[in-house]
Amino acid sequence: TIKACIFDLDGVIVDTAVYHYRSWKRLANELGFDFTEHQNEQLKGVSRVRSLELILGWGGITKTPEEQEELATRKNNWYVELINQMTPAEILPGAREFLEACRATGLKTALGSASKNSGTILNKVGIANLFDAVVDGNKVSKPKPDPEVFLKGAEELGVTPADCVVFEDAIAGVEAAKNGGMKAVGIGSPEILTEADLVIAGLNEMTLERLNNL
Ligand code: B16
Ligand code: MG
Repeated sequence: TIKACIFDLDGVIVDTAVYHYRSWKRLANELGFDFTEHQNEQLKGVSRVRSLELILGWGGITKTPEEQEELATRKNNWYVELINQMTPAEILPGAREFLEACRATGLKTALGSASKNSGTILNKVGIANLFDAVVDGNKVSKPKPDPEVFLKGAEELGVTPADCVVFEDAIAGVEAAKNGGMKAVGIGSPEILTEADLVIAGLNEMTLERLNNL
């Protein structure tokens, strides 16, 4: 029986990819090369440090570890400026309603995100109070598809992994859920999220009935 729902943040609850894109593009442009939306797609669910490595590779640029740290901080400062302007209107359709429905029926809820900025984002869009646990990039060391982030979420909720359902938009995130012995609902397209137990376009298509049929 399902006892908890664990949600990825970017691509499931909010669309912060657009702010990541603007900030990485600004950095790439300062370094003298361009950064496309197609490339940005490949950074979804990927950590900040790994994203920078990929971008420098695409630009054909080598930087020392110290320089990389400075670049990552520069990008993050721009990104934080953008997310500080987020409002509750930016919650993706159905996300708040589904979170509230879960809690009303007694299910536990957790966030499982790679972002180190998840606290700011949840506060800005006004839904921090809808999560019993928040596990993000500040608490984990192994990136998805390692299940660490979701296993930690289950642990904080006091629920066994087999009783958890994960909502994810990234292939690596769906894999992480399955690697942790959890059910996975993919947000996106069934052709891409082939490992998921169910794929929907967004949380506005999710119901407690569908959850119990997983
Ligand atoms: P930060 P998720 C991920 O969020 C984003 O999809 C990814 O693009 C980003 O690099 C990563 O968080 C780290 O974010 O720079 O804020 O620590 O999908 O795991 O919620
Ligand atoms: Mg995501």
